Amino acid sequence: MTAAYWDAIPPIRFEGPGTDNPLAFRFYDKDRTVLGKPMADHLRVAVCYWHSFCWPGSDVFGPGTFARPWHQDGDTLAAAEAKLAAAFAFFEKLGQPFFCFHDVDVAPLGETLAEGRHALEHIAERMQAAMARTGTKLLWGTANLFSHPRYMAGAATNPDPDVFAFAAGQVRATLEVTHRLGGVNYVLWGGREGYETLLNTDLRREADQLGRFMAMVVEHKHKIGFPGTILIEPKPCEPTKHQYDHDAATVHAFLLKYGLEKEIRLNIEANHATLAGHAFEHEIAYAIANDLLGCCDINRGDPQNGWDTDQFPNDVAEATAVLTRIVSAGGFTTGGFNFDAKLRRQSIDPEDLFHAHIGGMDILARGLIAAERILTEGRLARFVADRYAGWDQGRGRAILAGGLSLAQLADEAMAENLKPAPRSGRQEYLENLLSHHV
Ligand code: XUL
Ligand code: CO
Repeated sequence: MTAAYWDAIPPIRFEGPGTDNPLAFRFYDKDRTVLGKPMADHLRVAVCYWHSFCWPGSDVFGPGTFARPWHQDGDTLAAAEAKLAAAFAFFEKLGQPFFCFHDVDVAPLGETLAEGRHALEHIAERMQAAMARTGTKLLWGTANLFSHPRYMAGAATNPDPDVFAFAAGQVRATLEVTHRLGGVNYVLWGGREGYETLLNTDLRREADQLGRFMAMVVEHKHKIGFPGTILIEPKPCEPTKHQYDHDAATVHAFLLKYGLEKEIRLNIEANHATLAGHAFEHEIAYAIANDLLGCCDINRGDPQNGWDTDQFPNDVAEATAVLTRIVSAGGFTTGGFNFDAKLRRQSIDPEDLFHAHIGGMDILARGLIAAERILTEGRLARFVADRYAGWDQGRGRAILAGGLSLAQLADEAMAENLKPAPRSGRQEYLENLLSHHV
């Protein structure tokens, strides 16, 4: 039994900051009330199937290093069932509320669309039973439109419309299964929607193809009554040299161009933000400022490496900054924190996957507890409100209301002989304020 793989690991419990047990939570206390609701309901943590149960520890220089007994039957339904048992045994021990998957993570894709759909539905039935038994819920499903060679030049942005049609088949099946399993989001990451060289690429066509694909997904969501959120996950590069879903602002412009800004939100991934030259906090702040925040893929990159290392998060200051923003914006609705993170290749023991998730959940918990202190104290929010207070009254309000022309305003400024006095931005004071709470 592959579920027995984790037999030596006890169920993971909250033991508090004083414990020396590496298989216990120090800060993640799911029932602890934070700003009026349980910690688990703020963080909505998910384990991802692909890095945790599918990836064997391979890299471009060598094969897998992990023992993953459920892989021994190859890419078959029997192996998919064994993997399902192993995954849910892991979820039961960790006790996180959600998980996420790609179609190909959970069931063999087969040779044809019909075969793939049949396999996915077969597994979905068993998954539904496992979810009912364990209480684990689906944060999101997604279709892998990037691994198979047919997608080497993209899925929706492929020069061949038959590839677009094949992708439509995979997305329909996966969206419908996500719906049947009560999933609360559906993710579209533009795996190879981008280019390697502009020499063979028609940018205008590819954008229109992608816009049409997204619109078709949204139409189908409404047709089947899927109540969840459709999310796009920005990433600037890797695997292609240039990915169209570059960053939050680029996806925002795309959504506006194709009239999808009310239908699709963002799944912001920390390491993708880094690759785009942004802070994770920047991408979160941009999404919130434009009503686009959906969900987060939580992980980290390596400051010295320019690729998607997908490590588990370990930065409390970053978690604090991000959670302060998310919580003060009202928190997640359908979203949550999905660990799109993987072990290092030398972490070959069963407990390594637990250490990784325990550490990540504790980091999020510490960020949330610090965010509670920052928001309760209120000095940061008051500082920002005060900084912009002029815009809520008198001249500021009149300018924004649109009743003044440039010339009128200029005349006023001249008549009053305005000499605005500079005010300190107090950056160091604010940085200290944040770090006192971390
Ligand atoms: C790739 C990535 C994906 C998406 C889902 O960088 O983040 O795993 O999260 O396709
Ligand atoms: Co991701």
